[in-house]
Amino acid sequence: MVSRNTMTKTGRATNKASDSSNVDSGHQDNKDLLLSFYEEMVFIRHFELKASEMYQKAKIGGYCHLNLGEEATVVGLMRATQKQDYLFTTYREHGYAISKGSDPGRVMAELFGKADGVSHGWGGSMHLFDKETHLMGGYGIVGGQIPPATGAALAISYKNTPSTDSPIVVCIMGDGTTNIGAFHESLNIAAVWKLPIVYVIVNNFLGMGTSVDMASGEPELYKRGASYKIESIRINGEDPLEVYNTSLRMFRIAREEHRPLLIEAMSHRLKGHSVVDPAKYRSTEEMKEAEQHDPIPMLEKKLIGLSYLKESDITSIVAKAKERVSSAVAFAEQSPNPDIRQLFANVYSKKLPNDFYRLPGEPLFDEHSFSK
Ligand SMILES: Cc1ncc(C[n+]2csc(CCOP(=O)(O)OP(=O)(O)O)c2C)c(N)n1
Ligand SMILES: [Mg+2]
Repeated sequence: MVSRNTMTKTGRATNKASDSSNVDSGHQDNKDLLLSFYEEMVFIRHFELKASEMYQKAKIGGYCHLNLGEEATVVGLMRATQKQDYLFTTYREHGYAISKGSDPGRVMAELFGKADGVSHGWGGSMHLFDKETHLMGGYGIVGGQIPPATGAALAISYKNTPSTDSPIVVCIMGDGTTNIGAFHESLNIAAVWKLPIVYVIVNNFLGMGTSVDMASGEPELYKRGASYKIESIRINGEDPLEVYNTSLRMFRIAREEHRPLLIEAMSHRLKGHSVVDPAKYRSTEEMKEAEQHDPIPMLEKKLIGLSYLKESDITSIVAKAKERVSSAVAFAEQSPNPDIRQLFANVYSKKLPNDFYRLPGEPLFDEHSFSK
């Protein structure tokens, strides 16, 4: 396996002998596609800004991590999926859920912990789950999504033969996750069993406050695929078209050949690790650099340069995004709280004597018991 690594921070590199992705781009760089990427990225940006605001107003509890700066990666990846594909991801997943097809109102309702949320209010920001769109979570445990995602790919390989419409698994994780044992175990077994899964590392250079360089012996994370003979590529995660074209190609290989692949998408985290993190560990220069890599103004500039977009279009796209976000908030506001009596409904497969009246040590199935 020839390893070529001539890239800058956000450039492109692969761990295979030839990289045909520039030729095999799948879609043309056309106006409609770019504009639709832009609109969706702007929507996700405003959804996340509103989530931050709502968190500070205590409408959202628990932890809350945002996709700010990651919008191009989110949209490029999700647009390349097919409806039947399964998505396993991290706690930084609002944009992925929306882009995979979950209703933004139901996502906001979940953040609010309301009954109409995608996880019926029991999951919150980190645990979005949507059976209809095949979003299998939202995981708060770093690396927790990787073994079940790999297991889902095993199930797919049992049930489907490789074909143009075979489902695949897309498993998203951060750079910090690649030092977890489950990452290595899963990649190994996926290679041995030839599973239809694409692992995606979203490298934002930071795991909370720790830089990739400080945490990883090999900071070019896509190279880890080589240990397991998994075809891997590092791409610019700030260009939605590059993410989309590469994902289409990698997803197609997983679909039609049933084998694992790995994408490392380079992006920048524009704010703290979570909404409450002031990110004091980042210098002003580092913050400025991150801002220069904001994918939305970058795409705006490109679209204006191509005469695909005018200033007045931007104003109306932003206004439309804000209106949709306001509707999502209104939906979340009016949704009821979950019924406390359902607290244990999805915890155990069998009926158990847990109920909302019981305190530790009380007898089972007493007169207050809801489970009787
Ligand atoms: C097993 C485990 N260890 C530690 C944590 C605490 N923790 C939450 S997020 C995080 C950093 C993860 O960084 P990365 O994978 O790069 O994802 P990012 O937040 O940058 O998207 C850590 C250490 C956790 N949630 N789970
Ligand atoms: Mg990270």
